[in-house]
Amino acid sequence: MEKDLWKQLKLYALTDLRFVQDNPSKTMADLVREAIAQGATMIQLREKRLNGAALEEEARQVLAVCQESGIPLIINDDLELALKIHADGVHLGQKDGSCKAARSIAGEDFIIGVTAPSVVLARQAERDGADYIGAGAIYPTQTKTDTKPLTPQALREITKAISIPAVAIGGLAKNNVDVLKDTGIAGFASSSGVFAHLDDHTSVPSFLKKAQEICVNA
Ligand code: TZP
Ligand code: MG
Repeated sequence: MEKDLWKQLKLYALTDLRFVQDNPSKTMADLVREAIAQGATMIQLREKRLNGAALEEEARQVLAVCQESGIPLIINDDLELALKIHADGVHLGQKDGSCKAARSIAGEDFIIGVTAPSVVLARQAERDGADYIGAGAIYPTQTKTDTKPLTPQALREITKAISIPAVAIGGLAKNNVDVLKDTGIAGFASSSGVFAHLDDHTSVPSFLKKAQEICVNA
């Protein structure tokens, strides 16, 4: 798949099995299919409570759905799994192994994202060959409880310091992202802002519209 990350990152939806538990008649792959139909432009498989064969099975099902629609699938944390199933990329936190090493193993076509909530970390990620960075948390969130707050001003300093695209993350939803206008981000990364709002069929399309209005369209 062609890398076109400024576009592909517009509404980057992170899976979480807790939204399947809220909706037991559906699989994660079903929810991802709906998220894509409603506007998600990239998917990250982020399943902190799965590993081994169960994680691989989930990843393969979600990958099949993404491939039906030409939407990239990024695997959180696990480079080996991403390569094994031929996912489009990996997302690495600061404790998930080296971006430089991942790039040399996976090659140039593979998408590598790095969590980089400061200017220093973002510059380092760009030097190490990252394709994009994620920075947050803009708002506190139950999806990840050990985050530090990142202000829109701090986010703007980060995007000014790098030339690769950045996504904002942390508690984002369609009605609270106006503060991110003019921060220079390429898009929004969101778990609950997408997967907790699939049932009303209007929230996710409005969230994407906000991203198209507020974020950089390069
Ligand atoms: N990193 C910072 S906040 C966060 C991650 C992975 C969780 C985002 O989830 P939500 O539900 O969109 O707040
Ligand atoms: Mg991680």
